[in-house]
Amino acid sequence: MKQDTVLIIGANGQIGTALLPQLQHLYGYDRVIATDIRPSLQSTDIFETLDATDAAAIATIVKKYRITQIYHLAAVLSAKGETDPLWAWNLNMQTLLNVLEVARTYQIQKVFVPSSIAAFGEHAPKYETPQSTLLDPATVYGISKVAAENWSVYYHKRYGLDVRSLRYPGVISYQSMPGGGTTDYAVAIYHAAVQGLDFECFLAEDTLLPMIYMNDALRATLELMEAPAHQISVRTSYNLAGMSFTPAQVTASIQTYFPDFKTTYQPDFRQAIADSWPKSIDDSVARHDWGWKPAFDLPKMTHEMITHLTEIYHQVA
Ligand code: AKB
Repeated sequence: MKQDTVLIIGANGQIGTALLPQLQHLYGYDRVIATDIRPSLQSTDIFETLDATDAAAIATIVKKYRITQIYHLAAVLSAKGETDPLWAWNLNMQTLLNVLEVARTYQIQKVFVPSSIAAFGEHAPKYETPQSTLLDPATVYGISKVAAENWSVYYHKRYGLDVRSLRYPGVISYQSMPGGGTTDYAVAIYHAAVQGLDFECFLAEDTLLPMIYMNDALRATLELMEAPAHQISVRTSYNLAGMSFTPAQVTASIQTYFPDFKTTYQPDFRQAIADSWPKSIDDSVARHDWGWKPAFDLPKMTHEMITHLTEIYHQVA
C-alpha cells in the first residue's frame, strides 16, 4: 500500500464522492482525509468540515494529518457560475490560490487541480479540439479554469510544485448528482428513465458534447497522478476524451432498455454555454504521455447507469 496521506477538498461533490473509496483502497482508509463545506454523509470516513476559501483552515488540516497529496475538487460549475459571475470567480480562484499556496508552503508532493472542456471557447476547433489551441471561454467557470491552468504552470515553474490536471468532459455517474453544470442533463436523464418518468431536456436534441463515464474519469485521474513526473509534458491541463453524444442519442440508447421513454426539449440559457464548447476532444497527448485509453462508450455506459440506478431506486422503494 502507498505511503502518502491524501486530502480531498470537495469530497461530497460528484467526483469526490466516487473518488474517495478509490483513494481509500489505494492508500489505506486512515490515509485519506475527506473534506467539504457541507457535512459528511458517510459517518465512517475520516472527515473534516472545511471552507476552502479559508487558507488557514486548509493549512491546519494539512499539518494535523501530515498531508502529502491534495485533490482540489471544490468549484462552482458552468451554469451556476453564470447566475453570479463574481461570486463564482472569487470562490473558484480563492480556493485554488489557497490550495497552491498551502501546497507550496508545506511541500506537498502532488496536487490535482481539475480543468474542463469549458476552458475552450468560440475560436477553438469544435471537432477533435486539440491540446493546444486558443482558449477564449464564454463562461466565468471557463475563465476560472484557464486562469487555474496558468497558475498551475506558474507554481510548477517557479516553485517546482507538482500540479497535475485534466480537462474533464461532462462526467456521468450514478453515485451522486452533479450540481450546476451544463452537462448535468446527461445524468438526470438516466434518473428519470429508471423512475419511469419522461425527461425535459434543457439542451436541444442535436447538441453534441464530450462526455465521460465516471469509471473512466477516475481511472484517468489516478493514472495521471501515478505517472512518473518525467512523463508529464503538459502542466496546464490534459485534454481527456471518453465519448461524445447528443441528447437524442442518449435518449435512443436508454430506449433500448425502456422503449416508451421520451425526452422533450426546452433549451434555456445553458444552450449558449453548450454551443460554446467543443463537440469532441483530441486526447492524443494524454494517450502518448501516460497511456490514457477510455473503456466506456455510450452503450456500455447506459448499461451500467441503468443497472446501478435500478438497484439504488429499488433499495429506496
Ligand atoms: C459543467 O457542465 O459545467 C461541467 C464541466 C463540463 O466542466 N460538467
